[in-house]
Formats: sequence, C-alpha cells, structure tokens
Amino acid sequence: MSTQPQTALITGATSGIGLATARLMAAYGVRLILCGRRRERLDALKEELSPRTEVLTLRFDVREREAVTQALSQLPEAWQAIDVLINNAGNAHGLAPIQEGNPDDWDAMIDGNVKGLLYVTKAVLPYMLERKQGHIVNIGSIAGKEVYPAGNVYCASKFAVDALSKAMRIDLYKEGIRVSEVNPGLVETEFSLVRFKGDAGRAKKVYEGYRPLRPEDIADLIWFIVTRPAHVNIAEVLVLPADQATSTLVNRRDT
Ligand code: NDP
Ligand code: 8X3
Repeated sequence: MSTQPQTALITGATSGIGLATARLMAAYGVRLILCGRRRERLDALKEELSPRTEVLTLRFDVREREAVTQALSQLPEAWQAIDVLINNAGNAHGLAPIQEGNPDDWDAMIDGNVKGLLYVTKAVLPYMLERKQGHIVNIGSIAGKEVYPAGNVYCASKFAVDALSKAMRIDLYKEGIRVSEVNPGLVETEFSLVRFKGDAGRAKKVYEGYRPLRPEDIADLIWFIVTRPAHVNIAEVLVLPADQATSTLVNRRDT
C-alpha cells in the first residue's frame, strides 16, 4: 500500500525540477515549505498553490550557512513535522576545461551543490530524528555517475552528492530515515541558462534535435519514490531521455 507524505520541504522550488515537484505535490494536498532565492517567484508560487494546500516560503541562499540555519532551525511548530526533504537546489556554472575554469564558478558549484545540501540537511534532520521518521531525496545527476569533457567541477559536485547520498543512507537507516537519490540526464529547465550565464541561444541549443526530459518527468519519479510503503526505499535511480545513452551520446536528429 502506498503512503502519502503530509509535509515536504523543497529547495530550489522557484524553477525547473523543484517547481514541477512543488506543483505536483500541491495537487495531492501535501503541505509545502518552498525555498529559493528569488522572492518574487516564491510569492507567486505561494499565491498559485495556496488554493490547493498550505504553503510556507523561505528565502535563503543555500551557500550561506548562517542563513540556512536561521531559516530552518526554528520553524514554526506546525511546520516541524517534515516528512520529506527534497535537496534539489543546485546548478552548473560554466562549462570549461579545468585549465580555463573560473574559480568563482567552482566556488558556486561546490558551495551550492555540496555544502548547501549539507547545511540544509543538517538543519532539517533534528525534526526527522525526533520523530524517527523522514525521507530525504537528493537530486544528483548523470554527471555524478560519469565525467564528461569540461564538466569537471560540476561533475565533482554531483559525484559528491552521490557519495553523500550513500553515506547518509548508511548513517540514517537505523533512525527510521530513508535516503534516496535521483540522477537525471538532460532535463529542459533553466539549468543551461544558468550554466551559460544568461546566454539563451546557447542554452536553447542544449535541448534541440531530440526530446529532453521535462521537469514534470522528474517530479513524477520523486512522487513515486516518496509514496512507497514505509518498508520500501528506492535507493537510487538514473533517469535519461530515451534519446540519451550516456552524458555525451545524445541522438540529435535535426541539428
Ligand atoms: P533550474 O536552474 O531550473 O533550477 C535550480 C533551482 O535551484 C532554482 O529554483 C534556484 O532558485 C535554486 N538554486 C540554485 N542555486 C541556489 C542557491 N545557491 N541557493 C538557493 N537556491 C538555489 O535547474 P534544474 O531544475 O534543472 O536543477 C535542479 C537540480 O537538478 C540541480 O541540483 C541540478 O544540478 C539537477 N539536475 C539538473 C539536470 C538538468 O538537465 N536540468 C540534470 C541532472 C540534475 P533561485 O535561483 O530562486 O535561488
Ligand atoms: C545536468 C545534466 O549532463 O548537463 O546535471 O550535466 S548534465
């Protein structure tokens, strides 16, 4: 028998995979704590989803440890019973061979994708440990399974997410907390727009000539994972577009 979570916290809810997951969970009536940096998007999302469920929005940068701790460690009591944490916030910054890489981009990826995930998890875990119940879903990537040209530091950050997901599962399984990892291939979101620093033409090309995954595909998968019965944990999933075989093999038909 499947079970449905009552309260979920999603980081990176203002766009892409996190946004699609928020919308899907709201449709099922899950109470949502939605996080991101863009206040106007958080406000719009709250207005959009509030007719379907209760929504609490929190604005912080996952790279700022103090801000993360402040926002999450003293949640109103009614919001402390978090059943599901979706560690989704993250991005690639730049795509350059290591010898041409920009250390500011490296910092943004290591600090956001790795340390940010740790800070958020650290702040949310006490609520789960107290109830001996919870489910953490980390969004990794195919980039955390195989390295591709010029992917260097982004790949390293997602290899770290892979290692941390396995490590968290080992440390938390006796505490009643499930840890799952979802590793998507190419998903059409704002990901490439961020990676290419607002160059919309270059970003668009990443998704041309084949059918990329939609953020809703990943939201469906996350929903499946978090609604399994309590004795089931989907430890990890690699999900690709049918037109993608590896990080570098994509069947582009008309480019
Ligand atoms: P988007 O750029 O569409 O969304 C990224 C989300 O993360 C936004 O909501 C953004 O919100 C938030 N975010 C980014 N940096 C920070 C930060 N420092 N602090 C707080 N929030 C932050 O990309 P996706 O939806 O594609 O990416 C979501 C996750 O999926 C990422 O971890 C990405 O690595 C992973 N992924 C993406 C794939 C793809 O092909 N798109 C494939 C595999 C994995 P805001 O700007 O408002 O803070
Ligand atoms: C995002 C997918 O292949 O651009 O993690 O790294 S990829």
